[in-house]
Amino acid sequence: MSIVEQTREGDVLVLTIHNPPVNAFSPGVPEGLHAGLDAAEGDEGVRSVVIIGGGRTFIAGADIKTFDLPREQAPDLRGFITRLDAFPKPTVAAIHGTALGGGLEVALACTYRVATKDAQLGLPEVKLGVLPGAGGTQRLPRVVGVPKALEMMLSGNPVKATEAQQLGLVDELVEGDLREGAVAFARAHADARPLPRISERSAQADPQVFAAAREGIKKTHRGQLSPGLIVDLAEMAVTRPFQEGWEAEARLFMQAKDSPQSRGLRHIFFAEREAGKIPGLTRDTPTTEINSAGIIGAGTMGGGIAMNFLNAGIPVTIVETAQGALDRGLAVIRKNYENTAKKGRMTVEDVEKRMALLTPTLNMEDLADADIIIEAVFENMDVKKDIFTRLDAIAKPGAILATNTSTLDVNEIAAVTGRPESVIGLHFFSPANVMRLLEIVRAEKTSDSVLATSLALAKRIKKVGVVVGVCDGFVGNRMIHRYGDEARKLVEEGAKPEDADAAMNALGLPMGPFQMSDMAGLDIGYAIRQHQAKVRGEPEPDGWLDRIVEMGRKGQKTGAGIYDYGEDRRPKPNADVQALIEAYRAEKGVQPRALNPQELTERLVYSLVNEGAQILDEGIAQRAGDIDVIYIYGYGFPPYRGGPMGYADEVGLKNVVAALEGYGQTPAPLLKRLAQEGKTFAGYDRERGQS
Ligand code: 3H9
Repeated sequence: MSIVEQTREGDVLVLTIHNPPVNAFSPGVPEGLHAGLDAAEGDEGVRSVVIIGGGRTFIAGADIKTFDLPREQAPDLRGFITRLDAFPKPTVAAIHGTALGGGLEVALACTYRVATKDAQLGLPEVKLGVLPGAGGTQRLPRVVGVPKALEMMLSGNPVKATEAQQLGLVDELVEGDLREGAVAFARAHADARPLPRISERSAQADPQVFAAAREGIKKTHRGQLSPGLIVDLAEMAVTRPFQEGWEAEARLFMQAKDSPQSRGLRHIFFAEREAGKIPGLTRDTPTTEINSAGIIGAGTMGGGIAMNFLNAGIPVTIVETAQGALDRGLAVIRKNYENTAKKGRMTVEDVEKRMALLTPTLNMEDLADADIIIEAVFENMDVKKDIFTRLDAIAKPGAILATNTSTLDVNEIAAVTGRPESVIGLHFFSPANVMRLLEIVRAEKTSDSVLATSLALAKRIKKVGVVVGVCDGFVGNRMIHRYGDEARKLVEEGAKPEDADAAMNALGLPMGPFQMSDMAGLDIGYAIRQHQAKVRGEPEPDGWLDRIVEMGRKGQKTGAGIYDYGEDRRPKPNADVQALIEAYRAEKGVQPRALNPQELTERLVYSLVNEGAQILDEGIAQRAGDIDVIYIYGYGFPPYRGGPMGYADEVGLKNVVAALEGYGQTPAPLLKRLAQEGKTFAGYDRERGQS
């Protein structure tokens, strides 16, 4: 079948795009559409044209895979849109699924738009670090008004067809068969003259709107290039003739597309989709239905995990050892929901509906029917082994037995059961009802079916699941431990904690290493360091940060950690802490030196990169892209930096190695090898067929 199929329905020519899975505007699509317009133009019997998507959707946008092609080889979306806009006969976009980016831009250049009720329309380019580059910035404000257009283009979020109709973006909602409805609409409007063209309309707006948008993006899109360009272009839609805005848009689109930020965001777009693919697992790998969940532990973690299931409509039985703890856990869940309802993001009925799906119990035997059971008690191997021994006796055959451990050996936990194939790690990140990352820890004997079911479950509860192997800290925490070590070293050598944090804030991380430690609780890191020293047979740790914890400063929760916290919860440096650090350096004979922001940034980020390379080499992570996804969704690494590994690629691995060596550190063998060969992590993923 041709990529664009032409069918005559009487006097209407229907052009159907067949470019699965999402009808992106790939090579071949513009040629097919031009051929369709040629046919329509040359045939007097054709009085109007319908453009429709075959399969599950209208056009989902420009083909992102072609962004790096030389301009001559990239599909010419703008050229097609210019022709479509000027076409002498009425054209109708028939939209189902999603009309996104270049897809919506094609629709906006048609004379009319009709859609199914559940279709979605949007300009999500900002999420890829670019801007609508085929007329969207000039046409959308002319249709829906500047404030709504700015909202759509800056958030990147689509609107539903019903709202689009109210906005004038869709002319008619089609009940029943879309194609039939669109053909009827096209026929009914075949004689409309002059043809209503959006490019001929004008847009007005109070100049204040643009000033407010520029202020707003300082908060919502700090440090990013494309949002500012979008506002500039929306302003041109009001102040300049269409043609001028259209030409400026082309220039600014190229500028945004060629920026490291857009490369970073596109890398993440594909990395996120790759993360769900596991070699060896096929579409036929059997999965089981998860219709009920059991959770052991109603603490912060257990409660947060339970909320994910309740939100997805999956009933949860939650187990505690004492009534008080159970009541407290339930009260926290209820309060979380009530707070959401107070903010208007949920109705009171929704709160009750979710709470009704939750069964509290003190009896572990009540988990006998659960399809999945997740243990979320504190990090102690003996306690976990005891729980899994009991679960082995209680759980029905085929139930998934999961541990939420963040550091312990899942193989060792699985080994106490008679069904290690059913055991897996599901590592949620705190607060578990908010953070999107789920590390899926594949133990030695975890079955493919349990792994595939866990991946499908992650999607269902709206998490980004990334499969990792067993090691201390898995991927995320193992790397963050190295980063924490480096951060403490920087301070030991002479940096102020606030300087290290500021360096990471400047890179776009909402929290630097010390702000993050204070939020997580300093006692947690303290306990981990104690535990690791014990395991390694090293003396008890006695760093400056350990001493701060020993002063009783445990972080935000005690109002005092590395920083002081007042009512506003903003970190303020503390003189006692500074004095303690100075005394510590003196005791160790360290002559403090000034560390510049470049050194702070490089040493912190490259500590992640170096450990990441080691993790990749060991096969604990399958792909460098997986590590990036983990850092974005679990640790707040800014997506527009491409994650730590993507960032290293952008800097150049040779430069990363030179910097590490310059700081007296040893680059991981894989990092060194790739640098010597002039390669990138992304290339390494591709070479191994992992991307
Ligand atoms: C643009 O239009 C620029 C213009 O303004 C100007 C140009 C001059 N290209 O997400 P899924 C692939 S910028 C290439 O798993 P879902 C995707 O990688 C573009 N490939 O499915 C995956 O491949 P695989 C503006 C694309 O149902 C497969 O399709 N548009 C594209 O969960 C399925 O995707 C966007 O930003 C693409 N545009 O969600 C839309 N889109 O199977 C981006 C998808 O090999 N796309 N693929 O892993 C989306 O938001 C979602 O994919 C969508 C479907 C909602 C469409």
